[in-house]
Amino acid sequence: MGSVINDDFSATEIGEGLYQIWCPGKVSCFLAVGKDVALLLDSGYGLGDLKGFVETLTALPLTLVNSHGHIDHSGGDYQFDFAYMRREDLSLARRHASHGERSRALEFLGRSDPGYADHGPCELRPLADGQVFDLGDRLVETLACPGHTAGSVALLDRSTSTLLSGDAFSRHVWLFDDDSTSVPDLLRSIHRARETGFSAMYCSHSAERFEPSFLGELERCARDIRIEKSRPFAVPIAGAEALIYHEGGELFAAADFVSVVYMPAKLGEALGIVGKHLIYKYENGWRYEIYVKDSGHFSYRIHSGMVGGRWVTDQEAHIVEIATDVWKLSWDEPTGTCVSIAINLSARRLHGVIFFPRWVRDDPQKTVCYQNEHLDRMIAYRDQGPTYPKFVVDEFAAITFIEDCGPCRSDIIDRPPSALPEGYAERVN
Ligand code: FER
Repeated sequence: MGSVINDDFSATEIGEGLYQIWCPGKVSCFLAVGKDVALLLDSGYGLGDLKGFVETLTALPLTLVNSHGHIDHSGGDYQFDFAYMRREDLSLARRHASHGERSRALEFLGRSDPGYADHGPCELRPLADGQVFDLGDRLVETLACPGHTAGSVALLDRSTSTLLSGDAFSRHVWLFDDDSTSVPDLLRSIHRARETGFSAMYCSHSAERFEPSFLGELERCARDIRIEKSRPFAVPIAGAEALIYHEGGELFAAADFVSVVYMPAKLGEALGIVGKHLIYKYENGWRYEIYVKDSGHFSYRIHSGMVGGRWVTDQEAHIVEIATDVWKLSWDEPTGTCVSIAINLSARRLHGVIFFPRWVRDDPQKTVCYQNEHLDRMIAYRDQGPTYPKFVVDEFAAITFIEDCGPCRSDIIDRPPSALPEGYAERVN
């Protein structure tokens, strides 16, 4: 793997035609060179002639993408005609391209580059989740990864299966100011990134090559965050009072440490029900199982009753807390069945109302499947009806089993009821 250096920049080839370019201010950007086009992820602070340096690596036309709007990633955009960025970070990027922010950056970095503070942003074009850049013989895909900022993205270079995470994932994830979102968002982003099946990951502020298993370590750390196990962490730029939680070895010293800097308010979102795995039995004898994956999704399995055998993952739901530790989940199935369940965790009691369309009542077996693999069929049945008169079931249930598995897991409900060990649903705790 080659290395190219001048006064301000150095480049390391981290994969075939894929370079990590170190810029002034201890930040890197990434260059993926295709047959027809080269893609540059980030532009550093914009100190020194990044564009000129990139032109020593490739003569191809350049597409610039910003991993997010912070000045150390988009500050050099002014050297280019336009950049792609998530809409959510546009105003942040404009703020960070201001004279005041640039002057602060110069002072912080001990530099006095003439004219630097006067540059503005370039034209910013909206970047879609899933947007694919075709570089000729190379596809680079956009993955929205909110957390560090609302508009953070990682790019997946399909040809080397390398994930370029910007600041979204690293050993030291910052969710430290008003631009960051929440720990549950970070968990969702980690989950999505893991599902791409990437084989190596690089981030912007380190030269480390991360194995995919690293995101498992980061996920565990983010899931385990507790205020009482965190310590105060002074954030030099923001001047904010943040907390840091870490796992693995000693912070900033051990090779395997992993940490999240956060404001307590960022722990937020329906955390009391998120991660809970419940099994319950309605008074009519129907036994159901549910796992709340995040503040807007859950998975379930139906062990017995009218549609016993049916199972669903990642169903969208409206989830609210209606009294202390009493939760309401409401959703509309692709079958047209509407359900609302109220869960009293401490009393281990639940009340559900299920509004079945007539066709489900007439032939419940049609819905007994792993629904996620038959969505089109379910929607066709729903549209064909008949819908009315609806069959309404309202029942109380006793929650017979409760455990806390943490959010965003796919291994809690991952097979049909028939593939579970004997006695699985009858466990009581
Ligand atoms: C429940 C009641 C009904 C439940 C799911 C359903 C996860 C779904 C019914 C259906 O779509 O057939 O308590 O919990």
